[in-house]
Amino acid sequence: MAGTQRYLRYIVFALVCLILLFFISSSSSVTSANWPSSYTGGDSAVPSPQPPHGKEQQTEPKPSSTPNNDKALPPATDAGERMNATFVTLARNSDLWEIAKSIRHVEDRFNRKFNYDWVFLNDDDFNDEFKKVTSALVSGKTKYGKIPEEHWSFPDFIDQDRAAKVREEMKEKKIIYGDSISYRHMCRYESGFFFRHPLMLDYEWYWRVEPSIELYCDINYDTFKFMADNKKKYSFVLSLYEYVETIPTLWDAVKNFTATYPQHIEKDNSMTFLSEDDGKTYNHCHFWSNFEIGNLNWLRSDAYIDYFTSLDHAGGFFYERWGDAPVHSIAAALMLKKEELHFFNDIAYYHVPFTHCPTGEQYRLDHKCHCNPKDNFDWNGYSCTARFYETNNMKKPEGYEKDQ
Ligand SMILES: Nc1nc2c(ncn2[C@@H]2O[C@H](COP(=O)(O)OP(=O)(O)O)[C@@H](O)[C@H]2O)c(=O)[nH]1
Ligand SMILES: [Mg+2]
Repeated sequence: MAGTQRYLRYIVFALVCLILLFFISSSSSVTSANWPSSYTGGDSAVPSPQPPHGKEQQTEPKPSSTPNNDKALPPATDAGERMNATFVTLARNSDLWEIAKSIRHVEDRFNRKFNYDWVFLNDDDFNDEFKKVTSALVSGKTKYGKIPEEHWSFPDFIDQDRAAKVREEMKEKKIIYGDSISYRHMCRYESGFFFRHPLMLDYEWYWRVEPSIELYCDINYDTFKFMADNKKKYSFVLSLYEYVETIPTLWDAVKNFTATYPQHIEKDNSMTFLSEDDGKTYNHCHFWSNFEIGNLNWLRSDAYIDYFTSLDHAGGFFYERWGDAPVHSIAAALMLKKEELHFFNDIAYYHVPFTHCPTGEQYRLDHKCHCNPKDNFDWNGYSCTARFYETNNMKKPEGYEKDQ
């Protein structure tokens, strides 16, 4: 009997041990039960179980369009310092889609790497559409300014009847923009005021851009920094002869200015670019000012302001049809040192109807140019660029004869 009891005690003890073991093992399995049974997202590196082949396409919603996401690529901006510089465009609201094209060219070939600001000026208010589209296209800040009326109207010293008569005569003679009042305000504004607009006072350097221009080659360096580092004040890409009918008395007004303000004339100037007879007559050569990279402080200097004021009072912006291109060019050639002018041979450019396509095939290939070298205007008889080379004793680029 005692043996049976001991035997039963052993069985009860073994059962208790088994029950205890069961509880211990089931409580330790609580932790492992916390592991996710499937991955539901987040940054964890835990891989998600793969659905059977083909199942994902059935369950995931399809994208509604091509994933052309602007955040997919890192920004290709240059890491270097920036100059105190801006693009500047004078435009009407109706110029929107033509200036949009120009902005794309400038951004794609240059500014996407540098993100410089862009100032838009207008004699009217820019509308919301103009601001919305241009600000989306420019990689830098955009600013929109209205031109004060006193900078876009007839000054009180102008005889309006005389000006109206001239417009009639020029219309008869079919002189381009000959009968336009707004074109005359535009030329006068670009000659004497844009650099004094409050939005422009923040900057030292400008690059002028007009509607419908094209850039044909990559520009892989900061052109503003180049100007500053090389002590340049004014630059161009195309030069040509001005229509004589639009400036019959401009040179007389210039001579009047140089006689009154001899202190403003630079000794080492580029008179030979402007004149074949040491200043007696003007040969009508000028830099085409729809493209300009230049120094705003120079335009704001006493010398330039005296020059502009003197020409303005001569009345030729209204009694003739003086363009801002010869006005800027004559100032740059006479009031700057020769070496302060620069020809940007590497900036391939188009403004109707002329093209500057850099001479030299290897350069064009290296810079992904898409201009036809046959369209290059530089060595054409109507261009003044060869004269610029001669004025500065510069060697013409290899192969230029082929483009003539
Ligand atoms: N706000 C404004 N801009 C003008 C006016 N006329 C011309 N412009 C701008 O002045 C610049 C020169 O005019 P454009 O028509 O290109 O002249 P062109 O290059 O000499 O044939 C361009 O940037 C035009 O957008 C005008 O009446 N108002
Ligand atoms: Mg133009």
